[in-house]
Amino acid sequence: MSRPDVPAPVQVRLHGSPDTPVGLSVAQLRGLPAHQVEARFNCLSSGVQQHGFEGPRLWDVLRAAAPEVGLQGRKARLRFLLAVTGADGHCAVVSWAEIDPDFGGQQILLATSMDGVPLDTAGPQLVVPGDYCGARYISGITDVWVGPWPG
Ligand SMILES: Nc1nc2c(c(=O)[nH]1)N[C@H]1C(S)=C(S)[C@@H](COP(=O)(O)O)O[C@H]1N2
Ligand SMILES: [Mo]
Repeated sequence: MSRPDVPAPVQVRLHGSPDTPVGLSVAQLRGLPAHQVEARFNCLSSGVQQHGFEGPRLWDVLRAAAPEVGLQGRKARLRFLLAVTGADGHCAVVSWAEIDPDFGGQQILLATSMDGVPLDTAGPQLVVPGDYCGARYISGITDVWVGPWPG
């Protein structure tokens, strides 16, 4: 039984397709191969920011936690998208093709630390090294929805 004085670890909910949600803590994300990125982005309100991030690729998280998603042919995979949401409701979409090695294969991470500070309590942060603007560097991620465009 969990003790009431020990807070449950912050978890990211991976859900959508398939519709069985998987909860992942930052500690569990650390069990996947980690990559380091020195990221520089331009924020419209606070100017150029630079941070060192470490964590697994979003692609590796999906392959490990939802291996049955998106394994159809290359053209079918192009329908999939990922909606990433932070605790404050800030949300952005990443297309499957951005992270699929058969297409863009970008090193988009779910960071488990920023500038050496662990994100276990805050929740992981999306790192999109190819982006000029910082708005997709979503912090305190609570949800990653994966699914195909229904159209
Ligand atoms: N959860 C959440 N993440 C967010 C935002 C936000 O409003 N909510 N703003 C984004 C924007 S616009 C930028 S530029 C960067 C800023 O990161 P910094 O505060 O580390 O410079 O965070 C991004 N991540
Ligand atoms: Mo920003």
